[in-house]
Amino acid sequence: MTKHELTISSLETGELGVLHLRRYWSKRLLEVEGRLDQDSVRHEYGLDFTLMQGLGLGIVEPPEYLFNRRPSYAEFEHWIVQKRGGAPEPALLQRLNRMVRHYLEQPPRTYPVDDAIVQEPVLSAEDLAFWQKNGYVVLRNAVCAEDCREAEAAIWDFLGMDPQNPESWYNGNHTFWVSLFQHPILNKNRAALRIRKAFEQLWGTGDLWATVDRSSLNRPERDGIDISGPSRLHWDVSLALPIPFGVQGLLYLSDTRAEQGAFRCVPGFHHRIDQWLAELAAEQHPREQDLESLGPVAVTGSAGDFVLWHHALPHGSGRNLADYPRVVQYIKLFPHDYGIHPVWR
Ligand SMILES: O=C(O)CCC(=O)C(=O)O
Repeated sequence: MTKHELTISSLETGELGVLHLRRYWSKRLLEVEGRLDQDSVRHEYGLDFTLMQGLGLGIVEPPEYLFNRRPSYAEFEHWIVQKRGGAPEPALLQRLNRMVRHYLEQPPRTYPVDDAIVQEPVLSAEDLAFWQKNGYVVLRNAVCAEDCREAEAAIWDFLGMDPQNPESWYNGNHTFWVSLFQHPILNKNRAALRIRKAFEQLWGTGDLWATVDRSSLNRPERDGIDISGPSRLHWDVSLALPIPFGVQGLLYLSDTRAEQGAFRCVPGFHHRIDQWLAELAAEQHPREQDLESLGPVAVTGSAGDFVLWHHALPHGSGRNLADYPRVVQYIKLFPHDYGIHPVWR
C-alpha cells in the first residue's frame, strides 16, 4: 500500500480552535490503515505528546478512541470536550497554540537551564547535590495525607477491590497498571504545587506541562507468581545519543517499604551511560544486558513522598514480597522543547 502524504497542516483548526489537533487526528486515522509515512512525521512526536498532555487527555485514550471508532474530526472534538468536561478555556487555548507555533518554529532547547531562579524552591541545596550525584531524589510530603488517601481510594474503587480484603485483590484480571486518568483527585495531585516546584528546579524553567499518566497497584506476590509489573530494569527514553535531559516522577499513595515493591534505580548511571553504551559490542542490545548487575537500589517512601529520577537511569518497580499493595501515581512535568529523540533505540 502506498504511504499517504499528509495534507492537513498543523495550522488547520476546527470548532475548538486548537492548532495541530486536526493533523494529529488525521495522522492517527492514516496510521490505522497503515498509510502513514512515519519517517515524515517523527519530528512531531514531542508535539503530539505535549498537545495530548496539555489538553488533559494523556497519550493512551486518544489513539485508542481514534483506532477503535475512526470518528469524523467533529466527533473527535466532541469526544475531547466530553472527556475533559468542557472545551479548553481561553488561557489554555492560547498557551497550547503558542506552544504549537513555538515547537514548529524553534529548534529544541538544552536543559536544564542553569541560571533560572525558581521562587520558593522545595528542593534544598543538599537535595540538589544528591540529585546531581545520584540522578534521583525524594521530595518528602509532596502531597498531603488526605489527598493520598483519596487518590488511593479512587484507585481501589476503580479496580473494584477492597483494601481490607486480600482475596478481592486477586479476583479480576488486574495486573499492575491502572488506567484511570481524569479523576478529580488525580488531577489535583498532578497540579500539586510542591511537585511542580521540584520539576521547575530540576528543569530550570517554569514553562512545564504535566502528563496525564496511569497509576499502578502492585500487589504482593502470591503462589510464587511474580505480578509486579515493570520489575525488569529498563529505560522509557530512546538510547540513541545524545540522550536529552529528562525527569520522571512517581507519587507514593501508600507507605512503601523496600520489600513492598519499592521503585528501584541505578544511582549515578546518568553520568556513565554514554560510556557504557560505547563499550557495548555492535550485537549487544543495551536493553537486553544484565542491568541488575549495575547495582540498583530500592527507594522507599511514605504516602505523599514523590520520587524524581533522571530518565537515563535504568529503573523499575520491585517485587512486592510484603502483605499490602504498593499504590502509585505517575506524574511527569516537562517542557515541550526538550528534544525527544526521533529515533527509538
Ligand atoms: O512503578 C515503578 O516503581 C516503576 C515505574 C516504571 O518503571 C516506569 O514508570 O517506567
